[in-house]
Amino acid sequence: MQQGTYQHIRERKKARQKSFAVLVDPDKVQPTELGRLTDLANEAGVDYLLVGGSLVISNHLDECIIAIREQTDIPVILFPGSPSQVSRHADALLYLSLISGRNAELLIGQHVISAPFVRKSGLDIMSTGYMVIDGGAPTTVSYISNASPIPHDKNEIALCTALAGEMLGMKLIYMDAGSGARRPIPEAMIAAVAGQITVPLIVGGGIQTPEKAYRNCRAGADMIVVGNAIEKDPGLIREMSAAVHAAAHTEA
Ligand code: 1GP
Repeated sequence: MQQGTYQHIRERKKARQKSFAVLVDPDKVQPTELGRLTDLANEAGVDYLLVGGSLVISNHLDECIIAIREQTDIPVILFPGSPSQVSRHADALLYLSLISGRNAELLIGQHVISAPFVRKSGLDIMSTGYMVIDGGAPTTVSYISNASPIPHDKNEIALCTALAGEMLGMKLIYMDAGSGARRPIPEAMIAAVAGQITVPLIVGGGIQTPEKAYRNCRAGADMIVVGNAIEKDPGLIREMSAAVHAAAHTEA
């Protein structure tokens, strides 16, 4: 699916379907270990696989994606922590601009450097307004980005940021409390943002239970991303996926 991942995400939103994405961090898994995860993802009807991490110290991003592609047709979306994390083997790229921060490098600087390479990749480039929300403790993303996260109770800041991102042309908004966040994003903030934007809303960071995934969808998230909880207990994939998909028909 070299073209059309974004269209697919949009169509699912239009049909009021909720999407479930599993985050695969190449630093935490060997390509040879991905078989179990892809089997579970296939069985559970996972909609997307996000691949990336804030650091990616290991050097096997390509191998991970190739291994995934051999085992499943689930679209692979790159979630890069830096411009070096681009692989033409994926389907699409979250082209992230950290709109919650004021670090010019992560707003536009790194994009200028990576633009020709990204264009050549042939990936479906999805400009994404990336918003880091305070998750109760510093996370890798909040530290590496050198930018303050949005306080978890400042719904109006979150909604104005998302609105600005959409009006600046971002195709997606991603609210992230950071991987392994102690406190996931409150539903009230998700609802405040979802009520104001028309582009698909991705929510992740610290989601540990199917119930929280379900409540986030009811609050207006279009796609839920889970990494850590599934690394700890891969069996959760099935319940998480079922919860997200069940929310489609009951959105508040
Ligand atoms: C992090 O949103 C993702 O960027 C997923 O977070 O690993 O805490 O599920 P978790």
